[in-house]
Amino acid sequence: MGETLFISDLHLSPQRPALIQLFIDFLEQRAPAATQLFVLGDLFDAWIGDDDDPLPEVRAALKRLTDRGTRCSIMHGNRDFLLGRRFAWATGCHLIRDPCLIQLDDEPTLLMHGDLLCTDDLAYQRFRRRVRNPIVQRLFLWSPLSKRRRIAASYRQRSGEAMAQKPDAIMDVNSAAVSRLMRRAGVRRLIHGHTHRPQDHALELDGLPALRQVLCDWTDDRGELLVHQAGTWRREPWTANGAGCTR
Ligand code: OKV
Ligand code: MN
Repeated sequence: MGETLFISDLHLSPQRPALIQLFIDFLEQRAPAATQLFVLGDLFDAWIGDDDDPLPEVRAALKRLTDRGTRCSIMHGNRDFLLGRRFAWATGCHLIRDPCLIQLDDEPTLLMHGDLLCTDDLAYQRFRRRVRNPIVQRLFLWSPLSKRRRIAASYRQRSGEAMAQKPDAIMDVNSAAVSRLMRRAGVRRLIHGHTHRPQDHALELDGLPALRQVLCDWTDDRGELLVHQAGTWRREPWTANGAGCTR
């Protein structure tokens, strides 16, 4: 097996053309060299239904990547959790569950977006339960796009106000939740994004070493990949000017 790439938290939106270009360059120039690509949530900054199709150029670039033979798996994040079957069909990507257990060189590895681990943020977990309720989602998706746009805008406005009031520690993962999930899944390696605090966290699980690898969020001129190849792991930058990349 060749390279496996992990990215998350691109937060693509029509308001960020430079970031969109950075990501499309990545899909065209870097990702095709990999066997598989995992996007661990928040590829898009908002998603209100596959019928909206806000970034057709990204959809087309993902399709070109999967047509060229790179397997692409996308996990829902806390923002793009409404990505659905139509999007998956149009891009050739696979939607994967959160959490998702994969096997890399016989090492079981747990993949998550990360928001499920932020159990101290009670207001967010309440919001999550509401909008992840299948009946609530069905009702939302049944309403006209214009109404969904209005609802989403008011959610975003209220969220911005609430975020400004939250202490920093609440926004990070709860370490008891991390241990519980890793133990339940039987893994020594967890990869997630969401917190925007990229780092390798060593921890001890039942007396044995374990690792929690947090992915980087992308900015207009810089992204980062976590790369697995033949039993080795490394972080690799992806930048707009080509530094650190073969371009
Ligand atoms: C996504 C977040 C906005 C956080 C609404 C049902 C309901 C889905 C929705 C509306 C909002 C996604 C779909 C968006 C994430 C925000 C603000 C905060 C913290 C309903 C199903 F309940 F209204 F019927 N939404 N959008 N936030 O704009 O993409 O994650 S969103
Ligand atoms: Mn997130």
